[in-house]
Amino acid sequence: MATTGKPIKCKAAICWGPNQPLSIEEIEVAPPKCREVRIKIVATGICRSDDHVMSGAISDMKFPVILGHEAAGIVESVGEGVTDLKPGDKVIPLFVPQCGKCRCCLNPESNLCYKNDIGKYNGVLLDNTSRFTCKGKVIHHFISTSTFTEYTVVDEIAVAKIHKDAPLDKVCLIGCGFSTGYGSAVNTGKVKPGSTCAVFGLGGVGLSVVIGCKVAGASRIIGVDLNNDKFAKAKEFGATECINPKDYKLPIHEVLAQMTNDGVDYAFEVVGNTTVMTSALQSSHFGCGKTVIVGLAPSTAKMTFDPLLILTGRMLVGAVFGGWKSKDDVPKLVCDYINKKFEFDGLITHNLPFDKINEGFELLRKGESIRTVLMF
Ligand code: PAD
Ligand code: ZN
Ligand code: ZN
Repeated sequence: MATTGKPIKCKAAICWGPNQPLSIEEIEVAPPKCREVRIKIVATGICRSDDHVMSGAISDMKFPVILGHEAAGIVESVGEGVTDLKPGDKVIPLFVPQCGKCRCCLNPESNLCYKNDIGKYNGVLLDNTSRFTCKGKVIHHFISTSTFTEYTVVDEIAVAKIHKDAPLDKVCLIGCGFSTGYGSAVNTGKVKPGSTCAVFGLGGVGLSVVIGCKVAGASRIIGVDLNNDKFAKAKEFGATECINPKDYKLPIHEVLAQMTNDGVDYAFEVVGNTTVMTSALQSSHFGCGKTVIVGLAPSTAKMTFDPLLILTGRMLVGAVFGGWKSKDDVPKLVCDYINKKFEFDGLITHNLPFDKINEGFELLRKGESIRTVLMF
């Protein structure tokens, strides 16, 4: 390609600091170094986790930063030593990398590769530097991905090659929201056929938990949300009932206990609120109920609960990215999508041109969108 080995000037949305809109700027993207890949982003989704950073809920974030972590694109060029990718390949960036060598990568039960940047937020690639500059300033990367830009550079272990027929404007959701929710049900929860599930929070990730519970054969899937507008879509995706805590005087875990003969088999927290996490735990059945934490709470939040809840046999688990081993599993999820094992197009309620990114965040904050996919 004509751009190989040279810096690329392109548009990106910069987050200069918390509590301000993103600003569309011209940036310079350096060529990929050894074992790195430069990608032209084609479509990127807006996830609540990006909004958490913008709202200041993640206290150790480094600014300025290019956010965005749910996307699909095409390889523009590769650095030295990259053998499994070439220009023109369709790819999905991975916000949980897979190095294949660390303790987590070697453990079949774990997916949180040591090379991840979640919770550390160093904001650089593995060689400890950034490939982005804007107005003479270095701009940080975000959780190994940074997709709110026409071009990004990622480490080889943080990008997966996907099927050449994959529609990028849809499978971008496999980069975060869909896979996280779906995997939370099928991998982390290991939902069994005939079981009863409660899903707290029916956004893009929660609805993907609903899809996972349905594929796993759950017989009851109860959606819980404060916004009744989310219920129609939840039922389309497989929720058998939906309830709004505002409609009851009793605490929601007591309502669920009455509905389910003393509690659900699986409860999923997909809001990011520690009070809801405790409610989910209390809603699960003593002796056998399992609660899965999916939501990302503010960095300073603490969850409190009576340990008797656990002593009496409930399980509390959690995972990022639905427990998937990203580099291995993302290509398979894309093939499962192409082969119609599941369907999630309905999660995309809005498409906007990239320049309207702030409008996309407003739709999410107002509860009007599930997923907005930005197109370049
Ligand atoms: P979203 O904002 O689209 O959905 C959240 C939903 O929760 C909305 O429908 C709200 O109305 C609802 N809600 C808010 N408060 C309550 C409440 N008290 N009780 C019941 N429902 C409530 O977000 P999303 O679906 O994009 O993401 C959900 C969470 O998952 C969020 O915390 C995000 O940061 C986290 C996430 N985690 C991972 C991971 O790897 N674990 C990945 C992606 C997103
Ligand atoms: Zn996300
Ligand atoms: Zn690893």
